Amino acid sequence: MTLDAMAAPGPGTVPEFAVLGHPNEGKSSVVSTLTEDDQIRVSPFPGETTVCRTYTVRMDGRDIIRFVDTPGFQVPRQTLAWFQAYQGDAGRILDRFIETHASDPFFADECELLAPVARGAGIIYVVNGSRPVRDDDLAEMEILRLTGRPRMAIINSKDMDKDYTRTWRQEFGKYFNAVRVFNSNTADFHERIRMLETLKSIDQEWEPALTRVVQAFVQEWEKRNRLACAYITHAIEKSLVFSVSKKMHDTTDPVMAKENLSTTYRKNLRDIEKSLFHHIRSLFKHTVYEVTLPEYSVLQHDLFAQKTWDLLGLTKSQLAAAGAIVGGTMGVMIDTAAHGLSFGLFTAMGGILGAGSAVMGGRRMAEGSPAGIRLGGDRLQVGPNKNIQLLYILLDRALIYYSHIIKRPHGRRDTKTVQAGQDDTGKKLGFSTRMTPAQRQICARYFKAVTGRRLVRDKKAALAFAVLVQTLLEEIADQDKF
Ligand SMILES: Nc1nc2c(ncn2[C@@H]2O[C@H](COP(=O)(O)OP(=O)(O)OP(=O)(O)O)[C@@H](O)[C@H]2O)c(=O)[nH]1
Ligand SMILES: [Mg+2]
Repeated sequence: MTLDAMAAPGPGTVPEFAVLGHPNEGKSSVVSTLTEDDQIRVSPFPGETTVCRTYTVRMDGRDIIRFVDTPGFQVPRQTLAWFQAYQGDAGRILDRFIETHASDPFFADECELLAPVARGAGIIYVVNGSRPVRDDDLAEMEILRLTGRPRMAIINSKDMDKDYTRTWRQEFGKYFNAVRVFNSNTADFHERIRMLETLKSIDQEWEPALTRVVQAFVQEWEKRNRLACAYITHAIEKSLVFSVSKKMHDTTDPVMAKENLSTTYRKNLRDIEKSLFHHIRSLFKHTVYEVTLPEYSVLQHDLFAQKTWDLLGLTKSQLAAAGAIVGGTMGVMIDTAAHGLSFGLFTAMGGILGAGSAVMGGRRMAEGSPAGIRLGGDRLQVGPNKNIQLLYILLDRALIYYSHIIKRPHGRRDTKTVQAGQDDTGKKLGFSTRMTPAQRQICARYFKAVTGRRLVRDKKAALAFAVLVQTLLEEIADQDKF
């Protein structure tokens, strides 16, 4: 029996790969991105990883695949010399190397990093494709070839401006069963799948196990997207129906009361969004590092900032069409953004600014006052928001956040931001403005169903909206598909 056949994972076993390479080439970053574990230590200084650590990908309570992070090769040429001089059973070369040097500090790192391979792990060899191939690399590759283990090389380019990918590929041909460019700092879900697909080809014996791994990854991804969709629709609905009211007494200062209510209203909507973002982040396993949004992200602006309402949501004419669908009886506000008001919300809430005098002079004014602020007897109420633009703004922000999250690999540690570019063009930047008229219609019907006065909710409208959100999520995730 060959060494490879002996260790090929059967139906019940979990495939294991040791991630090997020179110090500081990005091994830990690759493991971090592949396992979606942002707690793995990554450092700009070589020698960060000193002992092997196994990271298991678990899905639905099952272990799916394991990756072992290892220290970098320290003395590849001396190690290769021993391997080349070895005369014994080829299948036991690793065991013999480790037995021979177990107590020799000179070979301590090599013993440590080769141990998982001796145990039966496959090999993923990581190089930095932005530097040329050196003699030490050739020694490392030859060691790995002599282990006889299934092995794949990946090119993780740390600097996009320098590209030695071609030379690396030429060298790899002699030593590895498969090669793939995999950038730990940019790879998204599809890249991970492609990488696992390539891994299949390193050995026929490993193919069935890795096919199961790919299936598990795809199913998990679908599940997360279904949940993201549920979180988003739930949060939007909660925000759209939200209202806050206060009993008015003769001593109540109506201006202050109005101000306080609108502050509370805004805070609650911000909190709903914050909690939504937190859920999305957890779903995609971003735990330790607060995901820093790029500087150009419109999400840097507050939900109620004028900028947000200028840059997201529908255009005036799109909104007019949406308003027509919802119908005049609803008293829907068509927000045309600026209009001399400093905040989108105030526009959104209809009379809240202009209603000052009405509030003060006619506190007993009954139902039918401007939408968003109603005086029912002695109550002052803000919300539910009657401006349909709020739906598109909330949806845009959720989709932008989702898009940032799913595109941020876990192995990336820098928080470098990109300078703002297109914010000032006045163009809408969100997803909703690019929706088809039919999709915008679904949103409008949903808005009507959620905020309308009918006692029986239009369930079809809610379902159609959820399906639309799901479609949009898929489109965003698939932007760079295969
Ligand atoms: N820009 C960029 N930087 C990367 C990439 N991969 C790794 N780095 C950076 O390179 C440095 C080394 O990355 P590690 O993942 O710690 O490398 P390692 O091979 O595990 O290093 P040792 O544990 O010291 O052997 C870190 O500063 C990473 O952020 C990449 O694809 N792009
Ligand atoms: Mg490391």
